[in-house]
Amino acid sequence: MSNTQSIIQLEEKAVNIRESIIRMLEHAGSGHSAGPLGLADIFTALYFDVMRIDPKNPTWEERDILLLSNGHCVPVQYATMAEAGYFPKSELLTLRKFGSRLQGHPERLKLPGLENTSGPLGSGLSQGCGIALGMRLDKQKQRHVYVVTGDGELNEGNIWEAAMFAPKYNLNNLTVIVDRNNIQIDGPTEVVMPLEDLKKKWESFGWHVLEIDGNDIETVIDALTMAKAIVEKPVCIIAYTIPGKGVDFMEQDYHWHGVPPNHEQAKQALHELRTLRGKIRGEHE
Ligand SMILES: Cc1ncc(C[n+]2csc(CCOP(=O)(O)OP(=O)(O)O)c2C)c(N)n1
Ligand SMILES: [Mg+2]
Repeated sequence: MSNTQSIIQLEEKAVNIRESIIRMLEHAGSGHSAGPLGLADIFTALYFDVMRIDPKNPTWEERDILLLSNGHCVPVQYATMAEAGYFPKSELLTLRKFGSRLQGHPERLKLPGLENTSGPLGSGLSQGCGIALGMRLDKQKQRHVYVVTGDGELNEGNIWEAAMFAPKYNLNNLTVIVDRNNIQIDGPTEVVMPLEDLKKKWESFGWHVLEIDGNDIETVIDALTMAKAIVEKPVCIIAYTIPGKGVDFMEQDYHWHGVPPNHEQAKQALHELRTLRGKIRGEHE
């Protein structure tokens, strides 16, 4: 298979994941739309190319670890896990239902394959530091830890405690991916609490920083591959993404942070995504 062909297949998977996100959120009648849609390309790259995992054996001892620190974005993780075969896609429609394994924020003990419980923002990077240090002490050289955080989430002070910790122990088996979508719950990040100069901030804490287009799957794969190869420092990937990516009326609008589409909006969104799939196929015929 040529590289171009495999990238097309991954792009189609990202469309499937976006469709699942829309369907599950509409069915649940609550939940977060913008962040999950924006993260679909990063999750596709992680689960279908970069991470060493086995969906049929979620507790495989040599697996890589992914921690979703911005737990409200978990619809993208559920949709990707179902796409990868961790559980049947039909279960996606149980999102947020009483007793479901797919709660509105991830619960590790409920669903095999989830590596952390989150929702309260700010904890994932500290958890990732602990796991990465543990792997080093256990001499598990192949394994890698990935932590996904929101950009608004960086307002949490304990992120920066972990940001000091990782370079001190040179945790080069740890990569943090910041979803730089410029929105958070109440508005643009730079209005609510300015983060810039974000690259310089991470660098000054001792990290190697890569800035990428987080909606370009090939670029994401290249950056994650490079991050693993860099051994001098832990790596922070600032991934610029479009909140609501793939659904025109949701893109770049913070009001979609925590709102699901209603029936009409879901229909429109699914129509747009079908068109997008056609374009992806057509461009490479
Ligand atoms: C400790 C804590 N404080 C506040 C919240 C409420 N909250 C949920 S999401 C969110 C915004 C986070 O922004 P970002 O990480 O950029 O998410 P995005 O809007 O991009 O999905 C906030 C403040 C929370 N979940 N946890
Ligand atoms: Mg954000």
